[in-house]
Amino acid sequence: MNKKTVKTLLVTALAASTILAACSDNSSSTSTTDASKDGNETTTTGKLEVSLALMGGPKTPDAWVETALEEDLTSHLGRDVDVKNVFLPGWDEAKTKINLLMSDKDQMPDVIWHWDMNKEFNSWVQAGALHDLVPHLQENGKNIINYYSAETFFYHWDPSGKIFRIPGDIAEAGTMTTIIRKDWLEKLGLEVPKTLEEYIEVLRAFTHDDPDGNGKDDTYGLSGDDNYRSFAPFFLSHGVDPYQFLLDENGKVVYGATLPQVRDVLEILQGLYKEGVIDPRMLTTNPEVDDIMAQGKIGSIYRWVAFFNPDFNYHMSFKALNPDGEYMPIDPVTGPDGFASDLPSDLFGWSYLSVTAAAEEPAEVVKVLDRIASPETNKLIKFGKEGEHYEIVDGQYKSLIGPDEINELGLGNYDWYIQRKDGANIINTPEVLELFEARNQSSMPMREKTVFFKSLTRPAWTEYSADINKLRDETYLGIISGNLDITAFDEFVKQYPALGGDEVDKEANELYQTQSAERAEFDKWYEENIEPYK
Ligand SMILES: [Ca+2]
Repeated sequence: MNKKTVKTLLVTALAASTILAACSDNSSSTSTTDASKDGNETTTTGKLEVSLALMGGPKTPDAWVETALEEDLTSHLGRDVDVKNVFLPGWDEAKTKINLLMSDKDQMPDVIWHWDMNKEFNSWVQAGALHDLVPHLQENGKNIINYYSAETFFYHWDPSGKIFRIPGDIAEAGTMTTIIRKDWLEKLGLEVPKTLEEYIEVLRAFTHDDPDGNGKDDTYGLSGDDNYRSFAPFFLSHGVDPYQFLLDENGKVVYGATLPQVRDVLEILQGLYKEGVIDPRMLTTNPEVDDIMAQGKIGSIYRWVAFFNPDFNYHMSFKALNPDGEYMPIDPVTGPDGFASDLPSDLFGWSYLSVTAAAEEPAEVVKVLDRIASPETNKLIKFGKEGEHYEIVDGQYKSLIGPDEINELGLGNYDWYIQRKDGANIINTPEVLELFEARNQSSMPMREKTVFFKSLTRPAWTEYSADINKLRDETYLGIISGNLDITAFDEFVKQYPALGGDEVDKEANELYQTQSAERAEFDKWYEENIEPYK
């Protein structure tokens, strides 16, 4: 056992004992047994106070949205509901605050919102600080279990048959798409590219043939941010993703960054960079991609589907600067072997909700969460009341209030509380919703070979990934920019095992085996324990 592990265990044990001490202190008691003040017969169990840790939105206290939610919950639960907002501080301090809240039962909200805290989450579970949600989801969780897929539940399922957290927010299954300047294609008399070769020819024309017609050499074929996903049409058409662990033809899990197809892609990118087709800002830190898109001097980019909502900020800036310009999404281009895919998002989500030991009526708290998960309540707390705060014109959402009023009303305060990405997210036009679905489908080929790890701990990866990825990035960026020869990639692959890659790969394969076996077990469990309650 190395020093790091010992320290981790100590910290976990300490955290667990603090929580245990907190949990055994039952001096705190919420007023769940208060008699109903108005004598309403339906409120037989008295007022329900429910405290929610909140991270999203404007965090406006005592806002319209709180009252609206309370009224909605009161009428749905048949008893007075008093929502207590526990606003978490900014991103830098939020984790400290969450730990603090969870270490003292007097402070513990009924629902804790958390993200990127797997170690702490494990310690809360071990300490008995969280309720198992399974019986409550069965009884009162129809909206939740119908909205999240079996796949999603799998990632949060404990093999003991318990679930201690549900996602607060999950991106759409396919959130990104290749985007191209439709007006430039037409102007230059080019077809929509279907293959990577055709795509490259289009990018060249967008660079060299003055697509904006101003007589100046001032356009780039491809732009994007400092992230390999910006080169998705190249990597994914070759069936590789340098960020992910992928299944090879033999069912072995390999690190995408080391695969030979990456070499081919880097060679292509090096050539295009030299030709001036690739925007050099892609190789700088944090380029202002949204502004770059708005300025309208680039021909293609791999970017968010949501851009196609006409009231998307940078879409509006683009239209203001380029009244005749038009971006269009295109299907993923096929590579040398005929493979094509968009980028799949993970289905486990990035933030989570757990019901804590402080909740004396966990069944009622899950009822609250489930009501929030309904399309009606989701819409109400995000967009307000139709006719008053927004209207739907020709199927399209239109806000009737400005950003200041939106904040004042507290719209968004309950963001990332089972935030729906389907039709309830009315900000999406019907076309954008369709595009999300199309990208869900077109990201399947990569989804099938990408390994999304279920395990909350990956010690080898934690230990070695920083060094491995540092060399990966130096190598890739060096090659693309022309500072390194393509043989630098071979050097990277050669050094990978000694950098910890051997252990990383071993761990990845073991975890994959374990989770594959677990998945079979889970499917049976889901069939018996969730399916009948939908
Ligand atoms: Ca030009």
